[in-house]
Amino acid sequence: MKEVFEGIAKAASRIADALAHDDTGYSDNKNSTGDVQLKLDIRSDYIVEEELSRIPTVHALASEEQEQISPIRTGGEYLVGYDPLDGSSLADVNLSVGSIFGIYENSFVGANLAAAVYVVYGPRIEMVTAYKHNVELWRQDRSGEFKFVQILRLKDQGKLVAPGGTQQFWYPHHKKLVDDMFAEGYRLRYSGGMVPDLHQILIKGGGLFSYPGTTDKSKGKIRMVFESMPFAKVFEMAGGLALNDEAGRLLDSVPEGHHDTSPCFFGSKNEVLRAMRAYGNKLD
Ligand code: AFP
Repeated sequence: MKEVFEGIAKAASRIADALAHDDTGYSDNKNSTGDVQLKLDIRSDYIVEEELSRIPTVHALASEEQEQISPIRTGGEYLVGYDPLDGSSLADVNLSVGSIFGIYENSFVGANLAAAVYVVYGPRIEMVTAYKHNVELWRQDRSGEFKFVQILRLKDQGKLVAPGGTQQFWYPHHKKLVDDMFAEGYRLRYSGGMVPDLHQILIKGGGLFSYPGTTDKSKGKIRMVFESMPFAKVFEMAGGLALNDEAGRLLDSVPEGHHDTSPCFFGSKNEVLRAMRAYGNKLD
């Protein structure tokens, strides 16, 4: 696993350089979801594939930017599902963006997630790893090396709410949940990039990030293999919860295809359980 993390760190440094200097405009290509790709999406995808395909333990790669899974070698124990530049539509306005990696064994299902990593490209370049027993924060130093900073743990209750999805299409029970939380003093923190938004909740100790099913998209927008399952690993290991709208663990998800999406709720225990009650789920 160490060499996979090192490959991710190398890719992250190159993506950070591209973000700092390359064109933020659109290309002529569309990805598998039909989104027009930014030149930065294509460049970041190329960088991750180049770096991770060199790692002898990597068997195959699945990118959010590519329709098909790329077989890398016959040996190798890991399948890496990744979103090379999540929130890339925020690059032109110079907001933080990120990369997300799920490192799976055997198949892209939540139960087979051996580790998860994400990188935040903000004023500082930070990497969070969830592996074995700990969620760890690493920060790039002046020499470009990632140095360990601290172990991350969520509190049981936080103060922030990051409510995703277009409000026009929210179900009434979802709108009531969010309205009630704001009426009680929770503060809105939503940039449109799930990496910095979830990172903020994790670093500041807690809160709720939701991307629900909506009247126009019943399974939401967030892709399980590249986005929600890796973050579920991070949030559960940090002492929080990561559930779908039926109170099922996102880490128990078995996606129908590797681009499959699902509603998702991440955060500290109290807020995620509260969201489940608002959705009418019976909790033990
Ligand atoms: P992009 O990578 O297309 O910018 O999407 C980012 C994202 O998948 C996730 O990072 C955000 O939380 C979510 O979409 C934002 O979606 P809305 O614009 O619908 O709030």
